[in-house]
Amino acid sequence: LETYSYNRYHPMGEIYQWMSEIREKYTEVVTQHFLGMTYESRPMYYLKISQPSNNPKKIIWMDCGIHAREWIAPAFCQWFVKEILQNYKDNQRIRRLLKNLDFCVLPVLNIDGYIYTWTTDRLWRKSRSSHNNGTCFGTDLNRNFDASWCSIGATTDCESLTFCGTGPASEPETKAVSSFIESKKENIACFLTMHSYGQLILVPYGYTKNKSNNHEELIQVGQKAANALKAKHGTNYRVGSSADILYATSGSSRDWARDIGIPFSYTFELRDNGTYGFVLPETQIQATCEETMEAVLSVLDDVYEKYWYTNSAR
Ligand code: 0X9
Ligand code: ZN
Repeated sequence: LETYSYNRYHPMGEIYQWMSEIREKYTEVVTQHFLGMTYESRPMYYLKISQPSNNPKKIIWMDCGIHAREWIAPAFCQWFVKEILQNYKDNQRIRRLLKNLDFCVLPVLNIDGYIYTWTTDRLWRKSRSSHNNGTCFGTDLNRNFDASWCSIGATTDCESLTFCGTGPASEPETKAVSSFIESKKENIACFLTMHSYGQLILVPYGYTKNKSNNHEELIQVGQKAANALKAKHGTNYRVGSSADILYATSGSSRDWARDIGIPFSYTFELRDNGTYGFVLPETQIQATCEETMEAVLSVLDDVYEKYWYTNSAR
């Protein structure tokens, strides 16, 4: 763990190993939890960072790597965990957050796909489930959630990059995440799903131009985060609803999370703007993670303020 490089992309075996070492080194704040198995029977685990407290806690969910080729996303999830753990004792801001918030981080959601990008096809996007008698592979897990499933910006053609699967949550990875989120939804304040690329902070919805009932607040919090991000290294992000500033998509995890009642639900599209696209050089990992950390902390500060319970803790 002392030699683990956060400026590198890591194959899945190293990420599993990293999770075990994190859990062993920070036993007092970190636990590792099983979420379910992938299509190819690999275990999915999330890390929970939680400080003992008498306050009622809200949960922050963050997943990375739902799309296999977006390697900067898993790199950020690991960076985020590292930053929290290295700083929670001395850093006021992080200590404060942990008083009322638990962080649940899933470093790689689409594990089978991620492995495939290391072994076979760097630009693979989908999961690795088999369809049409083994003639085509992979579901777009970010079209597989039960949010106006397979209506717009998704297709039932299994050859397509945006294949929605055979039904809402037909894929074991989707099922694992959605069952967990559903079971805790009353306590989940914030759902963050990390992608690349495009430099965007996206709010619901993708499946309609309609806005959620807290849209203005989501935009405000998102814009403040984008400002904090820009202040770090000057990177420009745009903030808006998916359908407005990106493109229409049904079945995304973020829309689904908002629809089941999670108030702060965001998709982050990390660097870059297309120069390298999905194949962001390792030399940009550090700056990308540093600036994204600023944005995420800004969101979390706002979520924290919103869910303030006890003035005595202040
Ligand atoms: O198409 C996607 O799933 C995301 N873009 S990516 O290039 N990372 O594949 C955008 C997801 C945004 N969410 C919705 N539009 N609902
Ligand atoms: Zn993506």
